[in-house]
Amino acid sequence: MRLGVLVLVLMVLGGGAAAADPRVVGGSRVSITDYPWVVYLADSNGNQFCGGTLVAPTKVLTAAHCTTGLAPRISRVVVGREDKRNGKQGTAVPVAEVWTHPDFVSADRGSDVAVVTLKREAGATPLALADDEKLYEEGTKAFALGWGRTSEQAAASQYLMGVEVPVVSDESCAESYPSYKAEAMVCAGLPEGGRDTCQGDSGGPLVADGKLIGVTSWGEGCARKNKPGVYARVLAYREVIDAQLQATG
Ligand code: 4AZ
Repeated sequence: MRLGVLVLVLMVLGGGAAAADPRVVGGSRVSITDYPWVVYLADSNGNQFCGGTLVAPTKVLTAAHCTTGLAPRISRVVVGREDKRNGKQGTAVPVAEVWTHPDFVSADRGSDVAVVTLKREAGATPLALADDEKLYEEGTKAFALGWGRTSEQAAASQYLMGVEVPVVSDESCAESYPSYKAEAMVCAGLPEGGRDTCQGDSGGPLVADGKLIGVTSWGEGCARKNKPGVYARVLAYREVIDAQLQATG
């Protein structure tokens, strides 16, 4: 009984029942050593504003909404830095070129992919792109990573966070979101919510079986019940992405 009261008090102090650990949303800190291909995009002040994935020695896959519109201009891609405040960790690599999918209009309409070419090799191991539809089957264990908000109202995370989220079926995701397009997107999350990517995680990786299956794109709020995270479906854009990886620069 007394323990129950203590737990209740701690929960109230901790910000209520929904507040799990202050982490992505519902995830935990992870080591960049285990995920060397996770990078972030920094503006001219060095502030992180989106995520990305190193997919070739000088190429980073991110979201088109991170490279266009109201998004800050990319100044550097930061590689190997788990703690955003530790400038001694990893390297901030200058950008040579940005390609944004030509069909991109807004995240909820699809084509939310962009390829950033670095001025020099980042020196980290790239991640392979999705190569199989099987990776998109309902229930596939996927892992999302980023430095974004740890809840809808929270600040972005100082540290790299990761969260495991199962792939949601196209039918179920279409029920959650009328604008869902199975040929352009994939959803991941729990029906009850609690685990998700959030603002600032955009552009970052959704990984399954060691392959990049999604690019963090959009969703209604973060970690809400029946509102899974929506990711750009990497396999659907393989041809245009591969063409960019082959491009010199
Ligand atoms: C965003 O605004 C954002 N819950 C990223 C991911 C999700 C929602 C919004 C998914 O960058």
